[in-house]
Amino acid sequence: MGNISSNISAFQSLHIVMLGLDSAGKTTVLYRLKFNEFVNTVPTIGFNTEKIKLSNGTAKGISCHFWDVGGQEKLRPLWKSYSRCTDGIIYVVDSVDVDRLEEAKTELHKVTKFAENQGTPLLVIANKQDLPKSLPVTEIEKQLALPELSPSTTYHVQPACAIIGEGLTEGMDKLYEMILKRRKSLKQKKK
Ligand code: G3D
Ligand code: MG
Repeated sequence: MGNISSNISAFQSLHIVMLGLDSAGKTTVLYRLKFNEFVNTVPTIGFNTEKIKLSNGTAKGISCHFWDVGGQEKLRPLWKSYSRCTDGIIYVVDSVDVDRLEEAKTELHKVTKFAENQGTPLLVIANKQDLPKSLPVTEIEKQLALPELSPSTTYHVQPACAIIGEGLTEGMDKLYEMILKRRKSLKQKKK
């Protein structure tokens, strides 16, 4: 089979870490992907982990092992070990929490600079787009200074509403596409 999905075996799980400041919506994204419905969350102390077979989009059928790590300041030191050598990083941002975008930017740039994360594809979820004062993705991209990330970090910014699941399929498809591209280029470099 010549399509791109044939590069990842049905028995192989992608390892994906979900980061972002507390209350950005990480756990809501996780359970939306798992159950395809809204699950009321409580603040994450430590982490949540779920194995999920994606059920929509071009990545349908792909198994992912997600790690959703708490975003409170005291838990952020954990981000380094949870993000190490993953296939992809999802960074969830609250699109209305303008006051904390600078903090979100600093933490994101820190994570992508770890040696073990060089080149790991990044999906930024600009969450809570249902709220009236949400910033558009172009503004989120600018405020997070994404063009200043290392050129080896490929990224995509996806507008989303985790409560109803809008944008999540598109976002996961993009992440999957970036992961496949990276695998291909790493393979070619080895040859
Ligand atoms: P976290 O895991 O990043 O800390 P949570 O964040 O998933 O626990 O979500 C924090 C709060 O944001 C929750 O509300 C949740 O319902 C809400 N939320 C998540 N995604 C969205 C969204 O897309 N739109 C809106 N409007 N709210 C969202 P509570 O009230 O439980 O704190
Ligand atoms: Mg949480």
